[in-house]
Amino acid sequence: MPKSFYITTPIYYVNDRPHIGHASTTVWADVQARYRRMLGAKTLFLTGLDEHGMKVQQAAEKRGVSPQQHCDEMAPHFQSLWKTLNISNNAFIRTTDSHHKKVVQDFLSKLHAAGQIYKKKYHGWYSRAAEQFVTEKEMVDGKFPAHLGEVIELEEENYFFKMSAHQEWLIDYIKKNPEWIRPENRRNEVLGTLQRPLEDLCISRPKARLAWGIPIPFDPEYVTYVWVDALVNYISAIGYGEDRFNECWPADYHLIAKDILTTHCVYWPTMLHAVGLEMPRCILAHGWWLFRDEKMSKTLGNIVNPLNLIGRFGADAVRYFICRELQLGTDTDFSEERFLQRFNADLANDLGNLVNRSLSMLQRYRDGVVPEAGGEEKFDEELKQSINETYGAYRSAMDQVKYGLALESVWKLVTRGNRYVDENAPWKLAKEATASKRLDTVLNHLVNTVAHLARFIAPFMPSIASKIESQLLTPGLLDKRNERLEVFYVGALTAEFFQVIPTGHKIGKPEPLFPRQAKE
Ligand code: ME8
Repeated sequence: MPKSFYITTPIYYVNDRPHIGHASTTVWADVQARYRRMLGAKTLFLTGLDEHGMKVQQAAEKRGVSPQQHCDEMAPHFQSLWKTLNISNNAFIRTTDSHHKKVVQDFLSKLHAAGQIYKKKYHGWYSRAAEQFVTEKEMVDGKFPAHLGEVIELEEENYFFKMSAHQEWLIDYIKKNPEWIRPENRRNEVLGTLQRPLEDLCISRPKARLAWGIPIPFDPEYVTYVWVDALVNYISAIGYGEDRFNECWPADYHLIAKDILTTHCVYWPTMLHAVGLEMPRCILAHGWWLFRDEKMSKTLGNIVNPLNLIGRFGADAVRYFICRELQLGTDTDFSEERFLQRFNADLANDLGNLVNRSLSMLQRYRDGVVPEAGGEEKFDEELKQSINETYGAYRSAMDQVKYGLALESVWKLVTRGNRYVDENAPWKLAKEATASKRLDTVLNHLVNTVAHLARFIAPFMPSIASKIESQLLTPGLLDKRNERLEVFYVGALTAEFFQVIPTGHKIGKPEPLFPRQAKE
Protein backbone atom coordinates (compact mmCIF):
# COMPACT_ATOMS: atom_id res chain seq x y z
CA MET A 1 0.00 0.00 0.00
CA PRO A 2 1.43 3.44 -0.86
CA LYS A 3 2.36 5.54 2.15
CA SER A 4 -0.06 8.36 3.01
CA PHE A 5 1.11 11.90 2.57
CA TYR A 6 1.64 13.03 6.16
CA ILE A 7 1.85 16.67 7.20
CA THR A 8 1.95 18.22 10.66
CA THR A 9 1.79 21.60 12.38
CA PRO A 10 3.37 22.33 15.75
CA ILE A 11 1.07 21.44 18.61
CA TYR A 12 0.27 24.77 20.19
CA TYR A 13 0.54 25.68 23.85
CA VAL A 14 -2.77 26.19 25.55
CA ASN A 15 -1.51 28.89 27.88
CA ASP A 16 -3.53 31.40 25.86
CA ARG A 17 -5.87 31.68 22.90
CA PRO A 18 -4.61 31.21 19.35
CA HIS A 19 -3.41 34.19 17.31
CA ILE A 20 -2.61 34.87 13.68
CA GLY A 21 0.78 33.09 13.99
CA HIS A 22 -0.84 29.80 14.97
CA ALA A 23 -3.50 30.30 12.35
CA SER A 24 -0.79 30.82 9.73
CA THR A 25 1.10 27.55 10.17
CA THR A 26 -2.20 25.70 10.36
CA VAL A 27 -3.45 27.33 7.16
CA TRP A 28 -0.17 26.57 5.39
CA ALA A 29 -0.50 22.92 6.33
CA ASP A 30 -4.14 22.89 5.33
CA VAL A 31 -3.38 24.28 1.88
CA GLN A 32 -0.80 21.56 1.32
CA ALA A 33 -3.15 18.85 2.59
CA ARG A 34 -5.94 20.03 0.29
CA TYR A 35 -3.53 20.22 -2.64
CA ARG A 36 -2.30 16.66 -2.06
CA ARG A 37 -5.86 15.39 -1.79
CA MET A 38 -6.64 17.16 -5.05
CA LEU A 39 -3.79 15.19 -6.60
CA GLY A 40 -5.42 12.04 -5.33
CA ALA A 41 -3.00 11.29 -2.48
CA LYS A 42 -4.28 9.72 0.72
CA THR A 43 -3.42 12.44 3.19
CA LEU A 44 -3.06 12.64 6.94
CA PHE A 45 -3.04 16.14 8.34
CA LEU A 46 -2.27 16.37 12.05
CA THR A 47 -2.52 19.35 14.34
CA GLY A 48 -3.12 19.56 18.06
CA LEU A 49 -2.30 20.98 21.46
CA ASP A 50 0.68 20.92 23.76
CA GLU A 51 -0.92 20.74 27.17
CA HIS A 52 1.82 19.95 29.68
CA GLY A 53 4.63 21.97 31.16
CA MET A 54 5.30 25.01 33.26
CA LYS A 55 3.57 27.55 31.03
CA VAL A 56 0.30 25.70 31.10
CA GLN A 57 0.59 24.96 34.83
CA GLN A 58 1.15 28.66 35.52
CA ALA A 59 -1.69 29.76 33.25
CA ALA A 60 -4.02 27.42 35.13
CA GLU A 61 -2.78 28.67 38.52
CA LYS A 62 -3.38 32.24 37.44
CA ARG A 63 -6.97 31.41 36.59
CA GLY A 64 -7.42 29.40 39.79
CA VAL A 65 -8.37 26.17 38.00
CA SER A 66 -6.70 22.78 37.71
CA PRO A 67 -4.34 22.32 34.73
CA GLN A 68 -6.65 19.70 33.21
CA GLN A 69 -9.66 21.98 33.53
CA HIS A 70 -7.66 24.81 31.99
CA CYS A 71 -6.71 22.58 29.02
CA ASP A 72 -10.27 21.39 28.59
CA GLU A 73 -11.47 24.97 28.50
CA MET A 74 -8.78 26.18 26.11
CA ALA A 75 -8.98 23.36 23.57
CA PRO A 76 -12.34 24.49 22.13
CA HIS A 77 -10.89 27.93 21.30
CA PHE A 78 -8.39 26.27 18.98
CA GLN A 79 -10.83 23.73 17.60
CA SER A 80 -13.46 26.31 16.83
CA LEU A 81 -10.93 28.61 15.17
CA TRP A 82 -9.84 25.73 12.94
CA LYS A 83 -13.46 25.15 12.05
CA THR A 84 -14.02 28.80 11.23
CA LEU A 85 -10.89 28.82 9.10
CA ASN A 86 -12.07 25.73 7.24
CA ILE A 87 -9.10 23.63 8.37
CA SER A 88 -9.36 20.07 7.04
CA ASN A 89 -7.18 18.23 9.57
CA ASN A 90 -8.16 14.58 9.92
CA ALA A 91 -6.21 14.00 13.13
CA PHE A 92 -6.10 16.10 16.27
CA ILE A 93 -3.93 15.36 19.27
CA ARG A 94 -3.95 16.65 22.81
CA THR A 95 -0.89 15.60 24.81
CA THR A 96 -3.12 14.81 27.78
CA ASP A 97 -4.71 11.98 25.72
CA SER A 98 -3.97 8.71 27.54
CA HIS A 99 -2.75 7.05 24.34
CA HIS A 100 -0.16 9.80 23.84
CA LYS A 101 1.04 9.53 27.44
CA LYS A 102 1.60 5.82 27.03
CA VAL A 103 3.59 6.27 23.81
CA VAL A 104 5.80 8.92 25.46
CA GLN A 105 6.54 6.51 28.29
CA ASP A 106 7.26 3.65 25.88
CA PHE A 107 9.54 5.92 23.89
CA LEU A 108 11.46 6.96 27.02
CA SER A 109 11.77 3.36 28.17
CA LYS A 110 13.18 2.47 24.79
CA LEU A 111 15.76 5.27 25.00
CA HIS A 112 16.61 4.22 28.53
CA ALA A 113 17.00 0.56 27.58
CA ALA A 114 19.27 1.59 24.72
CA GLY A 115 21.62 3.32 27.20
CA GLN A 116 20.76 6.77 25.84
CA ILE A 117 19.69 8.29 29.17
CA TYR A 118 21.65 9.07 32.35
CA LYS A 119 21.17 11.17 35.53
CA LYS A 120 23.28 14.14 36.64
CA LYS A 121 23.23 17.41 38.59
CA TYR A 122 22.89 20.56 36.51
CA HIS A 123 23.30 24.27 37.13
CA GLY A 124 22.19 26.80 34.55
CA TRP A 125 19.74 29.35 33.13
CA TYR A 126 16.17 28.45 32.37
CA SER A 127 13.59 30.27 30.23
CA ARG A 128 10.04 29.67 31.36
CA ALA A 129 8.58 31.08 28.16
CA ALA A 130 10.61 28.73 25.94
CA GLU A 131 10.59 25.95 28.58
CA GLN A 132 14.24 25.45 27.81
CA PHE A 133 17.61 25.68 29.49
CA VAL A 134 19.48 28.50 27.75
CA THR A 135 23.11 29.48 27.79
CA GLU A 136 24.84 32.82 28.22
CA LYS A 137 25.87 32.56 24.56
CA GLU A 138 22.30 33.52 23.69
CA MET A 139 22.59 36.88 25.46
CA VAL A 140 22.61 40.04 23.39
CA ASP A 141 24.17 43.08 25.08
CA GLY A 142 24.20 41.25 28.41
CA LYS A 143 20.46 40.41 28.24
CA PHE A 144 18.48 37.41 27.07
CA PRO A 145 16.26 38.17 24.03
CA ALA A 146 12.70 39.33 24.87
CA HIS A 147 10.95 36.28 23.43
CA LEU A 148 12.64 34.09 26.08
CA GLY A 149 10.68 35.99 28.76
CA GLU A 150 11.90 35.67 32.34
CA VAL A 151 15.14 33.65 32.62
CA ILE A 152 15.97 32.19 36.03
CA GLU A 153 19.03 30.51 37.53
CA LEU A 154 18.48 26.90 38.49
CA GLU A 155 20.30 23.94 40.03
CA GLU A 156 18.77 20.49 39.75
CA GLU A 157 19.42 16.78 39.44
CA ASN A 158 17.83 15.48 36.25
CA TYR A 159 17.82 12.86 33.53
CA PHE A 160 19.70 13.60 30.33
CA PHE A 161 19.50 12.23 26.82
CA LYS A 162 22.91 11.67 25.19
CA MET A 163 22.18 14.10 22.39
CA SER A 164 25.85 14.97 21.96
CA ALA A 165 26.57 11.40 20.83
CA HIS A 166 24.52 12.03 17.68
CA GLN A 167 26.12 15.33 16.67
CA GLU A 168 28.45 14.00 13.96
CA TRP A 169 25.71 11.86 12.49
CA LEU A 170 23.34 14.86 12.41
CA ILE A 171 25.81 17.18 10.70
CA ASP A 172 26.46 14.53 8.11
CA TYR A 173 22.76 13.92 7.56
CA ILE A 174 22.03 17.62 7.04
CA LYS A 175 24.92 17.95 4.60
CA LYS A 176 23.85 14.91 2.61
CA ASN A 177 20.21 15.99 2.43
CA PRO A 178 20.12 19.60 1.29
CA GLU A 179 16.30 19.72 1.08
CA TRP A 180 15.74 18.30 4.53
CA ILE A 181 15.67 21.58 6.43
CA ARG A 182 14.12 24.39 4.43
CA PRO A 183 14.59 27.20 3.60
CA GLU A 184 18.34 27.31 3.15
CA ASN A 185 18.98 30.09 5.66
CA ARG A 186 17.40 27.95 8.39
CA ARG A 187 19.47 24.96 7.33
CA ASN A 188 22.57 27.10 7.63
CA GLU A 189 21.42 28.32 11.02
CA VAL A 190 21.17 24.73 12.25
CA LEU A 191 24.57 23.87 10.79
CA GLY A 192 25.91 26.98 12.54
CA THR A 193 24.54 25.80 15.89
CA LEU A 194 26.16 22.44 15.29
CA GLN A 195 29.60 23.99 14.89
CA ARG A 196 29.71 24.22 18.69
CA PRO A 197 29.68 21.02 20.73
CA LEU A 198 26.11 19.88 21.43
CA GLU A 199 25.17 19.51 25.07
CA ASP A 200 23.14 16.56 26.27
CA LEU A 201 19.43 17.27 26.57
CA CYS A 202 17.75 17.52 29.96
CA ILE A 203 14.60 15.45 29.52
CA SER A 204 13.07 15.51 33.00
CA ARG A 205 11.73 17.97 35.57
CA PRO A 206 11.53 17.16 39.29
CA LYS A 207 7.89 16.78 40.32
CA ALA A 208 8.56 19.13 43.24
CA ARG A 209 9.08 22.00 40.77
CA LEU A 210 6.68 20.95 38.04
CA ALA A 211 3.90 18.48 38.68
CA TRP A 212 2.06 18.91 35.37
CA GLY A 213 3.68 16.42 33.04
CA ILE A 214 3.94 12.79 32.02
CA PRO A 215 5.68 10.71 34.75
CA ILE A 216 9.09 9.37 33.77
CA PRO A 217 8.46 5.60 33.54
CA PHE A 218 11.65 4.64 35.40
CA ASP A 219 11.53 7.31 38.17
CA PRO A 220 8.27 8.46 39.79
CA GLU A 221 9.92 11.58 41.25
CA TYR A 222 10.17 13.16 37.81
CA VAL A 223 7.96 14.21 34.92
CA THR A 224 8.95 14.36 31.25
CA TYR A 225 10.37 17.58 29.84
CA VAL A 226 7.57 19.16 27.85
CA TRP A 227 9.50 19.29 24.57
CA VAL A 228 10.20 15.55 24.59
CA ASP A 229 6.54 14.95 25.39
CA ALA A 230 5.47 17.35 22.61
CA LEU A 231 7.74 16.11 19.82
CA VAL A 232 6.63 12.53 20.34
CA ASN A 233 3.12 13.65 19.29
CA TYR A 234 4.18 13.30 15.65
CA ILE A 235 4.50 9.55 16.10
CA SER A 236 2.01 8.86 18.88
CA ALA A 237 -0.83 10.32 16.79
CA ILE A 238 -0.22 7.83 13.98
CA GLY A 239 0.07 4.74 16.14
CA TYR A 240 3.75 4.33 16.98
CA GLY A 241 4.22 0.72 18.02
CA GLU A 242 1.27 -0.48 15.89
CA ASP A 243 1.13 -1.71 12.30
CA ARG A 244 -0.69 1.40 11.07
CA PHE A 245 2.36 3.50 11.96
CA ASN A 246 4.10 2.60 8.70
CA GLU A 247 1.17 3.86 6.64
CA CYS A 248 2.20 7.41 7.53
CA TRP A 249 5.77 7.56 8.84
CA PRO A 250 8.05 9.20 7.87
CA ALA A 251 6.22 12.51 7.86
CA ASP A 252 6.47 14.35 4.55
CA TYR A 253 6.43 17.78 6.16
CA HIS A 254 6.78 19.11 9.67
CA LEU A 255 5.68 22.73 9.26
CA ILE A 256 6.91 25.10 11.94
CA ALA A 257 8.12 28.68 12.34
CA LYS A 258 11.73 29.53 12.95
CA ASP A 259 11.29 29.91 16.75
CA ILE A 260 11.21 26.15 17.19
CA LEU A 261 13.94 25.26 14.73
CA THR A 262 16.40 23.74 17.20
CA THR A 263 13.83 21.53 18.86
CA HIS A 264 12.71 20.18 15.47
CA CYS A 265 16.05 20.02 13.69
CA VAL A 266 18.30 18.92 16.56
CA TYR A 267 16.32 17.43 19.46
CA TRP A 268 13.79 15.53 17.36
CA PRO A 269 16.09 13.97 14.75
CA THR A 270 18.61 12.86 17.38
CA MET A 271 15.81 11.30 19.43
CA LEU A 272 14.51 9.49 16.38
CA HIS A 273 18.00 8.37 15.40
CA ALA A 274 18.60 7.05 18.92
CA VAL A 275 15.64 4.67 18.64
CA GLY A 276 16.36 3.81 14.99
CA LEU A 277 13.39 5.55 13.38
CA GLU A 278 13.46 7.10 9.92
CA MET A 279 13.81 10.88 9.61
CA PRO A 280 10.88 13.08 8.56
CA ARG A 281 11.33 14.03 4.89
CA CYS A 282 11.31 17.78 5.33
CA ILE A 283 11.22 20.27 8.17
CA LEU A 284 10.01 23.54 6.79
CA ALA A 285 10.18 26.70 8.88
CA HIS A 286 8.44 29.85 7.76
CA GLY A 287 9.33 33.29 9.08
CA TRP A 288 7.47 35.22 11.76
CA TRP A 289 4.74 37.72 11.61
CA LEU A 290 6.09 40.83 13.22
CA PHE A 291 4.01 43.55 14.71
CA ARG A 292 5.77 46.90 14.60
CA ASP A 293 9.11 45.13 14.17
CA GLU A 294 8.72 42.75 17.11
CA LYS A 295 7.75 39.10 17.01
CA MET A 296 4.05 38.68 17.54
CA SER A 297 3.73 36.39 20.54
CA LYS A 298 1.59 35.48 23.49
CA THR A 299 4.52 36.21 25.80
CA LEU A 300 4.88 39.75 24.42
CA GLY A 301 1.13 40.29 24.22
CA ASN A 302 1.19 42.11 20.84
CA ILE A 303 -1.06 39.76 18.96
CA VAL A 304 -3.54 39.99 16.11
CA ASN A 305 -6.71 37.99 16.67
CA PRO A 306 -7.64 36.18 13.46
CA LEU A 307 -11.31 36.10 14.47
CA ASN A 308 -11.60 39.87 14.04
CA LEU A 309 -10.26 39.62 10.49
CA ILE A 310 -12.42 36.64 9.63
CA GLY A 311 -15.47 38.50 10.90
CA ARG A 312 -14.82 41.41 8.57
CA PHE A 313 -13.35 39.75 5.49
CA GLY A 314 -14.25 36.07 5.62
CA ALA A 315 -12.03 33.06 6.28
CA ASP A 316 -10.87 32.69 2.68
CA ALA A 317 -9.52 36.23 2.48
CA VAL A 318 -7.53 35.61 5.69
CA ARG A 319 -6.21 32.32 4.28
CA TYR A 320 -5.23 34.05 1.05
CA PHE A 321 -3.40 36.84 2.85
CA ILE A 322 -1.50 34.39 5.07
CA CYS A 323 -0.31 32.39 2.07
CA ARG A 324 0.45 35.37 -0.09
CA GLU A 325 2.30 37.51 2.43
CA LEU A 326 3.98 35.30 5.03
CA GLN A 327 7.44 34.41 3.78
CA LEU A 328 9.56 31.32 4.09
CA GLY A 329 12.97 32.86 4.61
CA THR A 330 12.21 36.26 6.13
CA ASP A 331 9.87 37.90 8.63
CA THR A 332 6.88 39.95 7.54
CA ASP A 333 5.30 42.93 9.22
CA PHE A 334 1.61 42.41 9.75
CA SER A 335 -0.30 45.43 8.62
CA GLU A 336 -4.00 45.86 8.28
CA GLU A 337 -3.46 48.35 5.48
CA ARG A 338 -1.63 45.70 3.50
CA PHE A 339 -4.47 43.32 4.21
CA LEU A 340 -7.00 45.79 2.85
CA GLN A 341 -4.86 46.45 -0.19
CA ARG A 342 -4.63 42.75 -1.00
CA PHE A 343 -8.32 42.29 -0.36
CA ASN A 344 -9.41 45.13 -2.59
CA ALA A 345 -6.83 44.73 -5.35
CA ASP A 346 -6.25 40.97 -5.69
CA LEU A 347 -9.55 39.57 -4.52
CA ALA A 348 -12.35 42.08 -5.11
CA ASN A 349 -10.86 43.77 -8.13
CA ASP A 350 -8.81 41.19 -10.03
CA LEU A 351 -10.29 37.78 -9.26
CA GLY A 352 -13.79 38.85 -8.23
CA ASN A 353 -14.18 41.07 -11.24
CA LEU A 354 -12.95 38.51 -13.76
CA VAL A 355 -15.29 35.84 -12.48
CA ASN A 356 -18.24 38.14 -12.13
CA ARG A 357 -18.01 39.82 -15.51
CA SER A 358 -17.27 36.56 -17.33
CA LEU A 359 -20.33 34.85 -15.91
CA SER A 360 -22.53 37.94 -16.18
CA MET A 361 -21.74 38.33 -19.87
CA LEU A 362 -22.44 34.69 -20.53
CA GLN A 363 -25.75 35.15 -18.76
CA ARG A 364 -26.59 38.38 -20.57
CA TYR A 365 -25.54 37.45 -24.10
CA ARG A 366 -26.21 33.70 -24.24
CA ASP A 367 -28.76 33.18 -21.50
CA GLY A 368 -26.13 31.37 -19.42
CA VAL A 369 -25.64 28.56 -21.94
CA VAL A 370 -21.99 27.78 -22.78
CA PRO A 371 -21.60 28.23 -26.56
CA GLU A 372 -19.24 26.32 -28.80
CA ALA A 373 -15.81 27.85 -29.43
CA GLY A 374 -14.78 28.48 -33.02
CA GLY A 375 -11.61 29.61 -34.84
CA GLU A 376 -8.61 30.47 -32.71
CA GLU A 377 -7.07 33.90 -32.81
CA LYS A 378 -3.92 35.32 -31.28
CA PHE A 379 -5.66 36.31 -28.04
CA ASP A 380 -7.09 32.82 -27.60
CA GLU A 381 -3.75 31.18 -28.06
CA GLU A 382 -2.19 33.56 -25.58
CA LEU A 383 -4.88 32.85 -23.01
CA LYS A 384 -4.48 29.08 -23.37
CA GLN A 385 -0.72 29.44 -23.25
CA SER A 386 -1.09 31.36 -20.02
CA ILE A 387 -3.24 28.62 -18.47
CA ASN A 388 -0.72 26.08 -19.61
CA GLU A 389 2.14 27.96 -17.99
CA THR A 390 0.15 28.40 -14.81
CA TYR A 391 -0.25 24.64 -14.45
CA GLY A 392 3.50 24.08 -14.70
CA ALA A 393 4.49 26.92 -12.38
CA TYR A 394 1.70 26.25 -9.90
CA ARG A 395 2.44 22.56 -9.62
CA SER A 396 6.14 23.00 -9.00
CA ALA A 397 5.62 25.82 -6.49
CA MET A 398 2.91 23.92 -4.61
CA ASP A 399 5.03 20.77 -4.39
CA GLN A 400 7.65 22.82 -2.58
CA VAL A 401 5.22 24.78 -0.36
CA LYS A 402 6.16 28.02 -2.12
CA TYR A 403 2.74 29.57 -1.85
CA GLY A 404 3.77 33.11 -2.73
CA LEU A 405 5.07 31.83 -6.07
CA ALA A 406 2.07 29.60 -6.69
CA LEU A 407 -0.33 32.49 -6.11
CA GLU A 408 1.76 34.83 -8.21
CA SER A 409 1.44 32.41 -11.12
CA VAL A 410 -2.33 32.16 -10.62
CA TRP A 411 -2.70 35.93 -10.48
CA LYS A 412 -0.74 36.25 -13.71
CA LEU A 413 -3.51 34.20 -15.24
CA VAL A 414 -6.17 36.36 -13.56
CA THR A 415 -4.54 39.43 -15.09
CA ARG A 416 -4.31 37.66 -18.44
CA GLY A 417 -8.01 36.80 -18.22
CA ASN A 418 -9.00 40.39 -17.47
CA ARG A 419 -6.86 41.56 -20.37
CA TYR A 420 -8.54 39.00 -22.61
CA VAL A 421 -11.91 40.54 -21.73
CA ASP A 422 -10.64 44.03 -22.53
CA GLU A 423 -8.91 42.93 -25.76
CA ASN A 424 -12.03 41.22 -27.06
CA ALA A 425 -14.59 43.67 -25.66
CA PRO A 426 -17.53 41.25 -25.74
CA TRP A 427 -19.95 44.17 -25.22
CA LYS A 428 -18.87 45.48 -28.64
CA LEU A 429 -19.05 42.05 -30.28
CA ALA A 430 -22.60 41.73 -28.93
CA LYS A 431 -23.64 44.74 -30.98
CA GLU A 432 -22.24 43.44 -34.29
CA ALA A 433 -24.39 40.90 -36.05
CA THR A 434 -21.38 39.41 -37.90
CA ALA A 435 -19.40 38.88 -34.67
CA SER A 436 -21.72 36.30 -33.16
CA LYS A 437 -19.30 33.34 -33.64
CA ARG A 438 -16.47 35.34 -32.20
CA LEU A 439 -18.54 36.22 -29.15
CA ASP A 440 -19.31 32.50 -28.70
CA THR A 441 -15.61 31.71 -28.65
CA VAL A 442 -14.74 34.48 -26.21
CA LEU A 443 -17.54 33.55 -23.79
CA ASN A 444 -16.62 29.87 -23.99
CA HIS A 445 -12.98 30.62 -23.25
CA LEU A 446 -13.83 32.89 -20.36
CA VAL A 447 -16.07 30.44 -18.61
CA ASN A 448 -13.48 27.68 -18.98
CA THR A 449 -10.73 29.97 -17.67
CA VAL A 450 -12.89 30.66 -14.62
CA ALA A 451 -13.31 26.90 -14.08
CA HIS A 452 -9.54 26.38 -14.18
CA LEU A 453 -9.05 29.26 -11.77
CA ALA A 454 -11.50 27.72 -9.33
CA ARG A 455 -9.35 24.62 -9.32
CA PHE A 456 -6.12 26.57 -8.76
CA ILE A 457 -7.47 28.57 -5.85
CA ALA A 458 -9.34 25.69 -4.20
CA PRO A 459 -6.58 24.71 -1.72
CA PHE A 460 -6.19 28.37 -0.67
CA MET A 461 -9.79 29.54 -0.73
CA PRO A 462 -12.01 26.47 -0.57
CA SER A 463 -15.26 28.37 0.04
CA ILE A 464 -14.66 30.85 -2.76
CA ALA A 465 -13.74 27.99 -5.10
CA SER A 466 -16.95 26.20 -4.28
CA LYS A 467 -18.92 29.45 -4.62
CA ILE A 468 -17.52 29.76 -8.14
CA GLU A 469 -18.36 26.16 -8.88
CA SER A 470 -21.90 26.65 -7.66
CA GLN A 471 -22.30 29.76 -9.78
CA LEU A 472 -21.05 27.69 -12.70
CA LEU A 473 -23.49 25.02 -11.54
CA THR A 474 -20.67 22.51 -11.69
CA PRO A 475 -20.03 21.60 -8.07
CA GLY A 476 -17.72 18.65 -8.08
CA LEU A 477 -17.63 18.53 -11.88
CA LEU A 478 -13.85 18.61 -11.92
CA ASP A 479 -13.56 16.13 -9.07
CA LYS A 480 -15.95 13.68 -10.63
CA ARG A 481 -14.16 13.72 -13.93
CA ASN A 482 -10.93 12.14 -12.90
CA GLU A 483 -9.41 12.51 -16.29
CA ARG A 484 -9.51 16.27 -15.84
CA LEU A 485 -7.14 15.93 -12.94
CA GLU A 486 -4.52 14.56 -15.24
CA VAL A 487 -3.27 18.06 -15.94
CA PHE A 488 -2.07 18.16 -12.38
CA TYR A 489 -0.04 15.02 -12.79
CA VAL A 490 1.64 16.02 -16.00
CA GLY A 491 1.90 19.65 -14.95
CA ALA A 492 0.78 20.88 -18.34
CA LEU A 493 -2.49 21.55 -20.02
CA THR A 494 -3.06 20.03 -23.40
CA ALA A 495 -5.75 21.43 -25.68
CA GLU A 496 -8.17 18.62 -24.92
CA PHE A 497 -8.13 19.50 -21.23
CA PHE A 498 -8.89 23.15 -21.73
CA GLN A 499 -12.60 22.59 -22.27
CA VAL A 500 -13.62 21.57 -18.76
CA ILE A 501 -17.18 22.84 -19.04
CA PRO A 502 -19.15 21.09 -21.74
CA THR A 503 -20.78 23.10 -24.52
CA GLY A 504 -24.50 23.50 -23.91
CA HIS A 505 -24.09 23.51 -20.11
CA LYS A 506 -26.22 26.20 -18.46
CA ILE A 507 -24.60 28.13 -15.62
CA GLY A 508 -26.34 29.64 -12.58
CA LYS A 509 -26.78 33.18 -11.38
CA PRO A 510 -23.56 35.20 -11.04
CA GLU A 511 -23.05 36.92 -7.72
CA PRO A 512 -20.16 39.05 -6.42
CA LEU A 513 -17.54 36.92 -4.64
CA PHE A 514 -15.98 39.65 -2.55
CA PRO A 515 -17.93 42.71 -1.53
CA ARG A 516 -15.53 45.64 -1.54
CA GLN A 517 -14.32 46.78 1.88
CA ALA A 518 -13.52 50.35 2.68
CA LYS A 519 -11.07 51.25 5.44
CA GLU A 520 -12.90 51.49 8.75
O1 ME8 B 1 6.18 26.37 20.50
N1 ME8 B 1 4.58 34.28 13.31
O2 ME8 B 1 3.89 26.26 20.79
P1 ME8 B 1 3.45 27.76 20.50
C1 ME8 B 1 4.38 33.11 12.67
N2 ME8 B 1 4.10 23.94 21.91
N3 ME8 B 1 4.07 31.97 13.30
C2 ME8 B 1 3.94 32.00 14.63
C3 ME8 B 1 4.12 33.18 15.36
C4 ME8 B 1 4.46 34.37 14.64
N4 ME8 B 1 4.63 35.55 15.22
N5 ME8 B 1 3.92 32.91 16.66
C5 ME8 B 1 3.61 31.58 16.74
C6 ME8 B 1 5.17 25.78 20.81
N6 ME8 B 1 3.61 31.03 15.51
C7 ME8 B 1 5.23 24.31 21.16
C8 ME8 B 1 5.35 23.51 19.89
S1 ME8 B 1 5.60 21.18 18.53
C9 ME8 B 1 6.07 19.63 18.88
C10 ME8 B 1 5.51 22.02 20.08
C11 ME8 B 1 3.33 29.61 15.21
O3 ME8 B 1 2.02 27.83 20.93
C12 ME8 B 1 4.53 28.94 14.58
O4 ME8 B 1 4.13 27.76 13.95
O5 ME8 B 1 4.39 28.73 21.08
C13 ME8 B 1 5.36 28.62 15.79
O6 ME8 B 1 6.39 27.69 15.50
C14 ME8 B 1 4.28 28.07 16.71
O7 ME8 B 1 3.14 28.92 16.42
C15 ME8 B 1 4.63 28.10 18.17
O8 ME8 B 1 3.46 27.83 18.91
